[in-house]
Amino acid sequence: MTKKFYITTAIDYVNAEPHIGHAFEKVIADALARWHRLQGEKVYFLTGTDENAQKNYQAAKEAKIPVKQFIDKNSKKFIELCDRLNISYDRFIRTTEKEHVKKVQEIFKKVYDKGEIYKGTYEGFYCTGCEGFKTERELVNGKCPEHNKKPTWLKEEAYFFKLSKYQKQLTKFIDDYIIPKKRKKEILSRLKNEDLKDLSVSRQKLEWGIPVPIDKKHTIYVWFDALINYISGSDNNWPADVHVIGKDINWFHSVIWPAILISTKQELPKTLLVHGFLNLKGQKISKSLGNTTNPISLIEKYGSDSVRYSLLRCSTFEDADYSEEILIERNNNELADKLGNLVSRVSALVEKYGIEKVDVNIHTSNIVEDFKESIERYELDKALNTIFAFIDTLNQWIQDKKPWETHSKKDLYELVTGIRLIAILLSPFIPETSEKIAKTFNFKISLKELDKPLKIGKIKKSEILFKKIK
Ligand code: ME8
Repeated sequence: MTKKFYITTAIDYVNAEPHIGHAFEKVIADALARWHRLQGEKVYFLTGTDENAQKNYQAAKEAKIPVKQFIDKNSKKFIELCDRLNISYDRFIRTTEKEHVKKVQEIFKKVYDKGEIYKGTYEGFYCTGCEGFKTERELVNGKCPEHNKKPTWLKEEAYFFKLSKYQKQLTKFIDDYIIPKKRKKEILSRLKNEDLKDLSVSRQKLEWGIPVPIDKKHTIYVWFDALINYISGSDNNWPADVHVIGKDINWFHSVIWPAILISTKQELPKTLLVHGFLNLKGQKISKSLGNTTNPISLIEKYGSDSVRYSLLRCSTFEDADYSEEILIERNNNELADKLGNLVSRVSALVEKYGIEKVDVNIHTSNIVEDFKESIERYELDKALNTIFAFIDTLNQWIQDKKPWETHSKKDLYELVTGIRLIAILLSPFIPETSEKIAKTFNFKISLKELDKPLKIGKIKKSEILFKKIK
């Protein structure tokens, strides 16, 4: 039976247009999805938009646009981002879809019927930026440190989920769930040092959101709703193999989500991949700083593979700096000067002199193993390092062998074999470019190709893969 691989991204709030952090997360998940497809697995890749949040509602009000219209418009931008970035998603879920709403109400009711949702009073803070309840201790000078805003004080009747009941089970489960270790430790230490409180899972007097099925005066708390997208959008692929998310929403995915699943006796997801944050020129990306960098305009200017590559070269797990300058630098120094140059030189030489079959020993080191190991640890930046070190080796090899003087068809055969390996392994990262290289040298993007001899046929000099940006 074909192995299945179900991967998800977080679903994005539509209070604003997509920013570069959203693009980063999508390309991480996409590279993994494509890698698993390359290995012949049956991949199901879910992404989408989180539409029932108060922050979306408030943003629509501020923009003086009817809420539904505002949300439709912004959700379309996220779909456009995915399409322009070549994100190979199988399903784009919007949480205002009927099927999702039905599923959320069904799960809410199930937990309620089991006696694990009960009515009480919530008294405390709520930060609409986080869409989260806050304790006094979490605030800095009375403000949410994440959003630098004073949270709202609430005192209202609310439904509570018996989250406290699951402290032990969660601690056990998490041990094998969160990657990287640093993010696991953060959650484990909180679970060790704090008593879990029951979670308010409803809000009162909201005009936007999913009604509580047993009490229409209440609206379901948006995180209870949003997390369920992973099931309502799963097309029977549940459980997820990997949830890809950013570090700010680790708690929701490590504590609240598994607790809902345990309570409703559903299988648990296997891996939570918590990536780092991108900062723009050392600053946090934020609307108020006006530095959100529109990824769609970067793609328009530089093409999707340059954007994908420049993002995936950022550390997967540590916070990383990003900017248009960094994109340009990586495009010029790595994609154009290293990869582009290699392909252009070798294809020009092969056009002139041809290739002749030979026992290949150009990749003597463990490139494929190193690459696979990095991907299995989800260190995508390290996997790229391995490939680019090999590109350096090949560029040096040409310098040493001087095929323009020797006209050695056998050396050129070796070089094309090396390029084939590079193109195939890079295909999850820069799929358009890999396809172009494969077309130039007559091979297919498939791992099986790696064991086959090259086809000897006419090869023409490749088009320029990456223009240098001034
Ligand atoms: O949190 N760098 O939505 P969101 C890297 N709707 N990643 C970033 C980032 C940055 N600067 N800023 C945000 C939500 N992200 C919820 C998710 S899932 C059931 C509900 C990441 O639009 C962030 O960590 O605020 C999250 O994983 C994703 O982008 C969407 O963020």
